[in-house]
Amino acid sequence: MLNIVIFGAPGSGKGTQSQKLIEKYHLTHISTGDILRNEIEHHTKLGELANKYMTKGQLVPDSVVIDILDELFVHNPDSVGYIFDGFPRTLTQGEALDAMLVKRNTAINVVISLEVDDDHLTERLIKRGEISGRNDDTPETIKSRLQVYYQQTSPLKEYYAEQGKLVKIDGLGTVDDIFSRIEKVIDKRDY
Ligand code: B4P
Repeated sequence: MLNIVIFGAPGSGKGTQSQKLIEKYHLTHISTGDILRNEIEHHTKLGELANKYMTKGQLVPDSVVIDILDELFVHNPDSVGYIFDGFPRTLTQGEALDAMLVKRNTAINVVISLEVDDDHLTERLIKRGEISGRNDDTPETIKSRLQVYYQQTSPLKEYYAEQGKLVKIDGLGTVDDIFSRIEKVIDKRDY
């Protein structure tokens, strides 16, 4: 089984690179951001709750996201592997993910951290906001999402580095250039 965490700040290219990873490695894509946006679109109770946090650029509570993930595992028992995109985002989520994988006799193989500076991140997200109208891609919200990333999410880098799983990838360049950097990391290891 090949289990990849695609890690990075908002706008670092996680969703973009995940699409290419799915095509090449036929993995099950788990994007908590996509799941939450889908709930919001369908006006579910969960969507209503998530929207309150997402429009402010805050993280949705750990317990909510961890429950979503647990259910997804139950519904995809035959997967050849997973790409975790936007999950975990806190140490609590990281520990919960490890525990869920242990229960299934598997583990995270590699954590690809897309490294992009704040100026490029902001520029990309503002552009995306103009095109998609995503209501968390406004200058004010982007600022708080970046703060949340540095405070709550980036400590996970150390967590995975201690496990020997963290690989930093330069996240600047064309989408294809970045993907070929990622491919090299995945293909050279015997997972
Ligand atoms: P996500 O959906 O994960 O949003 P994101 O981090 O902003 O997106 P991503 O990083 O995937 O964007 P991409 O680079 O693909 O989360 C949204 C919100 O949901 C969170 O803020 C939080 O509130 C909530 N949430 C989600 N998961 C959660 C969790 N686990 N716990 C708690 N809350 C959670 O794209 C960015 C833009 O850059 C695109 O327009 C793209 O076209 C462009 N781009 C990509 N690569 C590029 C390149 N190489 N060059 C130029 N532009 C590029």
